[in-house]
Amino acid sequence: MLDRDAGDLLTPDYLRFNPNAVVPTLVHDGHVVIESLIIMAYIDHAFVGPALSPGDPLGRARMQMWMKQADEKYLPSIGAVTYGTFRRREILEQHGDHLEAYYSDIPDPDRRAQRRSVVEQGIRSPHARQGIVTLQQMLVDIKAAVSDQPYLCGAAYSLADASVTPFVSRLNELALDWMWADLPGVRRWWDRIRARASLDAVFGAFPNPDRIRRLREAGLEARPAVEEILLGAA
Ligand SMILES: N[C@@H](CCC(=O)N[C@@H](CS)C(=O)NCC(=O)O)C(=O)O
Repeated sequence: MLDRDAGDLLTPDYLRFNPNAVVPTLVHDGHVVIESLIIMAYIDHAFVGPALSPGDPLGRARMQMWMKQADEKYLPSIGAVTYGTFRRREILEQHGDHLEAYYSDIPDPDRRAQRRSVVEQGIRSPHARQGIVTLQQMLVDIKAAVSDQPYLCGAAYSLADASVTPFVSRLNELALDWMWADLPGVRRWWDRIRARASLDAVFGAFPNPDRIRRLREAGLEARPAVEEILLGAA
């Protein structure tokens, strides 16, 4: 277990595993695998159990497209929204007296600039605004994908579903689930995902009711601004 707030991602020992100073990092059989999508594919291939990738080339290409979007678009978006609502409160509390030192510890310059923007401007930062618009589009795309099948790539659960689950879950934790109030297909898909034992195994493993309460509070406070952003984008 790593404690980001205690600086565990920045220790030389951890940076040897993951030079980007981010989680997750998988160490399996003495080998290090980083990047969540690469870890997911590795787990699918390295462990016994039901395949988590469609068997046909087109299904696999579609799955990889979801994963690419998750990595390139949805993750930065949910990061900006989480930091622009909830995390900025914690950062200002913990690092308010030495914010410049806090920013300069972030190794990647783009990430550093984005962090400064969301901490200082909150949900109204251009990154968080764009994040909301991108995540709304993700929900619309989920709706279209599940209009005639239970999961994103067909009848079976795949890494495509797994790759977007954290983003829908985070919107839900931020009480932004009203973003899919008019998308009943998304609600049905999300109910299906939530009913899976794997979801509880992951999200239930580290219960933190106080964090859940603070996420919810931050999301509720941001709701009017989020509504305004979505109206402006419509
Ligand atoms: N592309 C990387 C991104 C990982 C990433 O951004 N992780 C975030 C948490 S979701 C993190 O560790 N952030 C460190 C921080 O906020 O200080 C991956 O998919 O593994």
